Amino acid sequence: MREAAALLAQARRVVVFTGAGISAESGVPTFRDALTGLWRSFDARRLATPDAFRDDPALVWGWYEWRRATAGRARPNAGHVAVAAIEARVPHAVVVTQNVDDLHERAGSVAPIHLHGSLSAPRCSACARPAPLPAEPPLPDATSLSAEAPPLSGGATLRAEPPLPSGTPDEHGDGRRVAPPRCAHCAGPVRPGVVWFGEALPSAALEAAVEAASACDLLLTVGTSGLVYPAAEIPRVAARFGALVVQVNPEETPLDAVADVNLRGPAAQVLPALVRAAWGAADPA
Ligand code: BV8
Ligand code: ZN
Repeated sequence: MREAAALLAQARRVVVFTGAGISAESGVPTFRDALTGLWRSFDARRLATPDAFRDDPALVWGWYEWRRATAGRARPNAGHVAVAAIEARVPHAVVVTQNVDDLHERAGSVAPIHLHGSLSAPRCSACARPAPLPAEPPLPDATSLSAEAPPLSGGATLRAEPPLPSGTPDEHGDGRRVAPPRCAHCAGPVRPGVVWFGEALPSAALEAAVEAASACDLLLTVGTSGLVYPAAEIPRVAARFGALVVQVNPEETPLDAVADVNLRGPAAQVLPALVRAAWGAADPA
């Protein structure tokens, strides 16, 4: 910790590269966590594909609406807050995330680079025009009223928690199939604004991330298994251009070999401690 804190305290240009692990302590399941409810028999990497959406759009759209509700109900944790504090302290800091939730932004991070898109930027799967986020809880389509889902009476029975912030889908519990909205221009099915496996990353985001990694003097990689490409290249680009790499992860990953310092532990504990060790008491926690 002391070594990493010294590196952070003297860094001028920092990249913070994050994965699902930084949102785990906010209650957002990681990609490794087995899927639950309606999707329990599916592999996330198979669901997050254009083929899955083509074959069963309501299953995939329902999954993303469930994830959007889960992220909507989640709160940024001390790890997200510490990242924003690092940005505020270091002259040049860039957050590059693989996450599609908006917890970095809600913690105060300025324009994090989303390599894999976002849950709140749906677009038409045919003409690619941006589409509005569904405001009202979508009515379950006919198929979801199968044996799986209990008969609904005006939806009242399902609501346990207090009303959600407007625009957050009313998806919880086991989730359900939800027919994707139709595009206002071409009536094509609207899809989530995320990058699916087999799809190219947004070129501007990838270029900006590679640019930041090649120019930084310290890269912090937090809560990622480093298995999905080309994102997993980012810490290696930084190392290749001479930056030092610090990894925060409770478990070993292929990035252990790239990292100069490995901090084993959960992000919401390790990152505030790192900020405290680097700059003393004025940490955000
Ligand atoms: C493409 C959005 C081509 C959707 C996502 C090279 C080698 C091998 C394979 C490939 C290759 N190049 C391309 C491929 C194929 C593929 C790929 O990488 N496959 C892997 C599985 C082998 N890549 C692609 O398909 C990419 N596209 O290549 O297109 C192309 C090019 C040009 C033109 C046309 C086509 C697109 C990949 C992006 C897919 N979309 N997300 C959605 O979210 O639904 S990826 C998604 O999975 C996430 O965004 C993230 O990137 C990844 C999950 O990884 P992590 O975030 O690291 O999470 P994970 O659950 O795995 O691990 C959590 C970690 O946190 C663990 O290490 C754990 O220990 C730790 N942790 C847990 N708790 C905590 C913690 N850490 C800290 N604190 C805690 N509390
Ligand atoms: Zn359209």
